[in-house]
Amino acid sequence: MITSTKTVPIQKLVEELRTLPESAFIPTEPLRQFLTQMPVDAESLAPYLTWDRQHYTRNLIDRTPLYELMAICWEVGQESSVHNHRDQNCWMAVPLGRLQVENFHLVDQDLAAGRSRLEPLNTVEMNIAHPCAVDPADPVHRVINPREFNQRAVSLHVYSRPFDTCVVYSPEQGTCGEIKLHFTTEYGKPK
Ligand code: CSS
Ligand code: FE2
Repeated sequence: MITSTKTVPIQKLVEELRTLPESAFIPTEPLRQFLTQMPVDAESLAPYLTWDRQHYTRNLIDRTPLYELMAICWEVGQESSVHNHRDQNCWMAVPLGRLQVENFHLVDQDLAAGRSRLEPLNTVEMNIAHPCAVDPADPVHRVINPREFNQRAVSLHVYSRPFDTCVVYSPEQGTCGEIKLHFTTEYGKPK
């Protein structure tokens, strides 16, 4: 039997997230399940979708002291750097297209010296039926919209708590460094 879950507009997800207590953002599995039950209708995201041939775009939808919610738009072939999430939990749902998450194990890092060692762990696919959570034990990853998928993708990211810097890694060169994260749009308006 094919089961389908009805999609909800993004406003419904925001309403639900806003009711959650701090404790709902600590273990990752319950909120991942919740996102599986509540796939977001891509059309309702129209005000938050912007596209840039050079880089994926980050579009803030909602922010409270507990979490931030953004839509990230991935052109065909775009990918993030390998990065961490500053010890904050992260959930990703994919209302449009498909994406890969490549996870790494951080063997060691010396941020002051800009040195790190990473080992590849696994690669998982995300799509409308399969949201995922970043593993707090191995939080270093990159997100890829592979050229061969041949379609744009949109991911929704819930970060708890919000963060605006992260550490990026080069697995090949064994280097790392801190970067600042910027929004392309906030609440549907260009920054
Ligand atoms: N963490 C990246 C997106 S890939 S999960 C960012 O916030 O830009
Ligand atoms: Fe990330």
